[in-house]
Amino acid sequence: MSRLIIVSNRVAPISEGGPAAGGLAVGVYDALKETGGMWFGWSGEVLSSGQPQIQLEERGPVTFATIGLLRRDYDQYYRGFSNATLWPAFHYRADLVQYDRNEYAGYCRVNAWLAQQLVPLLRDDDVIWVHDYHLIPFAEALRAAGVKNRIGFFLHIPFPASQVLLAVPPHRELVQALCSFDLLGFQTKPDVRAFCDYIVNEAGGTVEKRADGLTQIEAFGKTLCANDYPIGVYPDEVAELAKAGERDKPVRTLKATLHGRKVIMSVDRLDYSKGLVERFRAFERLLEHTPSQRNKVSFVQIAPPTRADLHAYQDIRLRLEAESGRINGRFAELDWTPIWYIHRQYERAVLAALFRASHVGYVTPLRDGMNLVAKEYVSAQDPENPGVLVLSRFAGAAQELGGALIVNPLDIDGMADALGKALSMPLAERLARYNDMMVQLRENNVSVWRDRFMRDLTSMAAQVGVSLPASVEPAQP
Ligand code: GDG
Repeated sequence: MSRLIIVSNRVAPISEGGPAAGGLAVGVYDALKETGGMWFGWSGEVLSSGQPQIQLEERGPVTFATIGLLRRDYDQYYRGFSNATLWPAFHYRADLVQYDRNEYAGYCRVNAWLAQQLVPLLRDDDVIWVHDYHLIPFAEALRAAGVKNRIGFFLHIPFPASQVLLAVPPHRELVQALCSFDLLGFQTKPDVRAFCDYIVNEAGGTVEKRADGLTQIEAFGKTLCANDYPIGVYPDEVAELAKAGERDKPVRTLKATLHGRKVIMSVDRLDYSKGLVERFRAFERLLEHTPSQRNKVSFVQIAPPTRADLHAYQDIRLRLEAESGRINGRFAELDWTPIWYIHRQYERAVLAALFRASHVGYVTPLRDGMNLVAKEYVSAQDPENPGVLVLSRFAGAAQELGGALIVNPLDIDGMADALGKALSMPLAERLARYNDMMVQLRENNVSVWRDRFMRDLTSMAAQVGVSLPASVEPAQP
């Protein structure tokens, strides 16, 4: 049987149940530990000098192959082009895009170098599955090194509309590089449509729906396929974890401190794409317009630090500290703190139990590829007495979770109304919404996500390297 080789920027230091703040790490590891295989990528170490060496470590059926990055590579490839150029652009924040030609060169160089490190570890029948925006040129680099294996790519974040992607100067090279993969997976149908729009209108390629449901793309002299594969969770596992954690100390402490008040709960990496400032303001608006909610509800925001060496992340941290201080100063009483803003990580089981103990899951990113927290929140609920999910329409998860109260995260009054509605929703309606969402979550769990992608990658008929007729040669920039 073919081995599955997962390639992602970061191979998470996963200890079962321990903190792993990041959707890719959670989803990918859940998928890989069932099939077995290898996970290749950066170890998280940054070396000031020397020659990084691959470390191999077996854990159960999974081999972890990790390598450090030199400081310059970290700065250009990870901190620079990946997180200061691609991340904001792909989250529709063209205003935050910083572009430096040297960083882009570093990004391409590191992709080529990582591909060269992987080549000696590969077998002929391995199937390679590359993840996320850090590794867009990876297939091109593997092909240049003579690798003939099937190579798929999954983008965990949104694929932006063409007019936004054009803000990234090497947009054309990036899309051309994506066309070296055999199969491109996106979180949602709108992401696939955005990619196809670029192919047709900017790259002069063609797209065609095939009988098997895949979209076949011809561009830059390549033939490949694309489709949407919304990532899932294991809802019953999350539910078990949540139930088991009910008697753990953090949950007991929360309940004791609340004295019967309701809880609105949010968990996000501290990232400007997650809409935290707008979310805080909507909670403030609820308290402002509905005095009866004062001293009756607290909002707990857990926001572990991430990419703290980037200016935009330091900025969002300062803004949130200011907002939570201001709102608490305005409404707090001696026995009640409206917002608990917690800038640290918790164990997975603790988070699940906190989700279960809360009355509203408040998940309102400005843009999000999927958002696993939304799915985990629903999964963690007590089936007899579930809480309500308030969800941004701009999270990929909103395409599936119609049982949530769907909001526009820029509409502060609309979000405040949704919070009010969620806090007073009768049990019958909560049950109906919860049951509806659980059907969807069980039907599309992480194994279904992985199996659909792998089935398409291994069975699709697309050929790599097929030349296009002159009539569909890509337009010149
Ligand atoms: C990217 C895309 C897409 C968070 N804090 C802690 C913690 N977490 C866990 C959550 C969840 C994961 O991290 C976060 O996943 P999200 O999906 O919400 O967001 P991103 O990190 O931005 O993930 C996203 C995802 O990839 C998967 O494709 O959905 O759109 O941006 O699982 O529970 N886990 C622990 N402690 C924490 O403090 N243990």
